[in-house]
Amino acid sequence: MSEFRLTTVEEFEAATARLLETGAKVGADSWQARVKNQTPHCKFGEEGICCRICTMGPCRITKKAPRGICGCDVHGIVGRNYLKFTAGGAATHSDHGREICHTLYEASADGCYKVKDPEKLIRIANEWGMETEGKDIYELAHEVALEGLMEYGKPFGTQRFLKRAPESQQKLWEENELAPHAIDREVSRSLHMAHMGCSSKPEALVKQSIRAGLSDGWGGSMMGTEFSDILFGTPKPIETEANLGVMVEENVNIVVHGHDPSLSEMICEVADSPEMIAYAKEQGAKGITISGVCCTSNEVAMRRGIPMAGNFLQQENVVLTGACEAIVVDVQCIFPALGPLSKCFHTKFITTSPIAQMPDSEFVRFDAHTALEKATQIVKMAIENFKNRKPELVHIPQMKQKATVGYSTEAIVKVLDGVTNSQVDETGTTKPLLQCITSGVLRGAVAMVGCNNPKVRPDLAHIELMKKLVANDIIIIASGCSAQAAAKAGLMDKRAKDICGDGLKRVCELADIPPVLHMGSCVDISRMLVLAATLAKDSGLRISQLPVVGCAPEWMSEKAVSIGNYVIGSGLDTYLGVDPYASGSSEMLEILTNGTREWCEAAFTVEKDIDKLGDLMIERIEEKRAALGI
Ligand code: BF8
Ligand code: SF4
Repeated sequence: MSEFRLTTVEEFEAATARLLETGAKVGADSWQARVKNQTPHCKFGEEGICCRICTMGPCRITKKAPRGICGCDVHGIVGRNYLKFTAGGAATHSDHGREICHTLYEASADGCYKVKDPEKLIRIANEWGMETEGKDIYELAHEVALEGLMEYGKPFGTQRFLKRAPESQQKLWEENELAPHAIDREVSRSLHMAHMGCSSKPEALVKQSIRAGLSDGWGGSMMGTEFSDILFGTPKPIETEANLGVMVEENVNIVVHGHDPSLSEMICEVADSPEMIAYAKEQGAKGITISGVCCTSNEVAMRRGIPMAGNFLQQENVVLTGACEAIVVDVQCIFPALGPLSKCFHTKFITTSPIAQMPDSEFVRFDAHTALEKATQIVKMAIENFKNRKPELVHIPQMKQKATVGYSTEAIVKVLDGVTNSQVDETGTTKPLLQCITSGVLRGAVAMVGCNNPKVRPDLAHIELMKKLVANDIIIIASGCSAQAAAKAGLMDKRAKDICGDGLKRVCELADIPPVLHMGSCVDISRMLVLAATLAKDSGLRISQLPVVGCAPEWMSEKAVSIGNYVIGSGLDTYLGVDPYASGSSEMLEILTNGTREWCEAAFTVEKDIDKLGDLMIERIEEKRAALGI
C-alpha cells in the first residue's frame, strides 16, 4: 500500500498559485484579486448597522446618530438585517426542496425520473399517515410529492417532520412559539416583520429567525434530502476521490456545479452511455470524466462515487486548468465570475435554471419533462468542445486523495452496529454509537458544515479543526464544502485513522470507516438533525444534553445562517468562525450567544481564532459529558 499522508493547505495554495499564472497569461480575473479590491470592507455593513429598507435612509448608526430617521435603534437594525439574512437562506434551501418535490411529482415508470428507493417512499407515506396498501409506487410518489408541496403553503398546522424530534424538543418549540408553520409563510412572515415600521425588538426578530430556520431544517431541506433519496437512492458507503487531480487530461471534462441533483444525476446518466463515450472518442478524447464542485458534487459523490474536483473557492480553478470543456450549473453558490472567466478559455459555461441566469453563459433550460434530451444536448456540447482546447493552457494539478463517502443516517447506523459486541439491532437503532459515547471511547461528535470564505484562509479552519477534534476522540460528521475540504486533505481516507485518538481509531478500525463521515450536501444537514433526534430518543436524553455540537468555521452564505438558526433551534450549540454581521448590537450579540438558550437550550459562539474555537468545542463537549456523569 502506498504511503499515506494528508495533503496540506500549503500544497493546495501552491497548486492554485500555479493555476493563477495561467490565468494571468490570458488576462483572467480571480476572486483573490477581487478580495484585494474590496478590502477593507465597509464597517457599517460588517457590523450590521446600516439600514436601507426604506428610502428615508440609508441610515447608518454612529455615536452621533444613534437612531435611524424612523427612530429605530441599532439593535432593531441589526436584528432586522439578521432576520432578512436568515429568510434569504431559508427561502433558498426550501425552494431547492420544492424543486425536488416537483421532480418526485413528475417521476414515472417510463419517464426521465424513477423511484430508486421505494422503501423510503413507503416509510415516509406511513409516517405521514397516508394509505399505502395496494398502491402503485408511482401513484404513491405522486401523492407524497403533492403532500410535500402542501407543506409550503398549508394554511393551518406546523411542519410534519417536526414529529421526528424527541418530545422534549417539540415541547420547547410549542411553548416558545418556535414550531414553524407553512414554509412559505415563515419566509414571508420574516420579510413582513423586517419591513419598515414592523418589528424592531431583537428578541422577536431572533425568535422569528429561528422559526424560519426550523422551517428550512425540518421542512424544506428535510424534504429535499428525503425526496432526493427516494428518487436517486439513499447513500451508502462508496469510494471516490477529491481535488483537482480527479480531472483527466485525455478526457472530455464536464464539471457539475450547484445544488439540485435533478440536473447532475441526469448528466452523469447520459455521460455514462456507450453512445456518448463513443462520440467522445470520435472527437479525439479517450472518454468522459464528470467531476463536481460544491453541493451538487456532494450529491453525486454520495450516490455514484463521482469525484469531487473541489469546493466553493475552487470553482474558478476548474476553469483555470484549461481542461474543462463545460461547467454546467443549476442553482446557488455559482460565481458570476465564471462567465467572463470561461471566455478566457475554451470552456462552455452552461446555466440551466431560470433561478440562476448569468451573463456570458449559454442557457439550456432544464426541466423534468425534457431532462434526458437537455442533458444529452449539454453532454454533446461539451464533447464537441474538446477540440477547441488550447493545449498550451492545459495544466491539471496532480493532486487528489481517496475518500469513502455516502454516510447517510441510515448508513451510519448500519456501519456502527459493527463496533460493539452487542447483537446487531434489527430495528437499526443508534445504541452502538451511544455505547461508544457513554463508555468514553468516543468523547462526542461535531457536525462540521459550511462554506469557504476568503476572510478565513480557505480550508485551513475546516482541516485544522477536524485534525484537532479527531485527535481528541471526537468523531466528525461533515457536509457541504466542509466535507470537501476534508476529502481533499485526505481525512475521508480510512487510513486517516492514524491521526485519531486511540478511542476513535479503534472505532474506525472496527467499523471500517474514516474519522470524518461525509453526510452530503448542505440540505443534507437535515440528516444530521435526524441523527441527533434519533440519538436523543434512543438514549432518553434531550438533544441539548448530547455531547454533540455544530461548527461552521468558514461560512459565508445566507443559507449558512438559516442552518445555524435551525441547529441551535434544535438544541445544538453552534460554533462560528465568521461573524454574522451582528457585532454592532450588544443586545443582539447577547441574545445570539446566550439568550436563545431560554427558548431552545442552545446558542452560538463566535470565535475567529480557530484554535480557540476548537478548544471551546472540546470544552463544551466535556461539560456536557460531566453533566451526564459519563
Ligand atoms: O450549500 S457549503 S459554499 S456549496 S452554501 Fe455553498 Fe456554502 Fe458550499 Fe452548498 Ni452550503
Ligand atoms: Fe432609516 Fe428607519 Fe428607513 Fe431603516 S427603516 S432606512 S432606519 S428610516
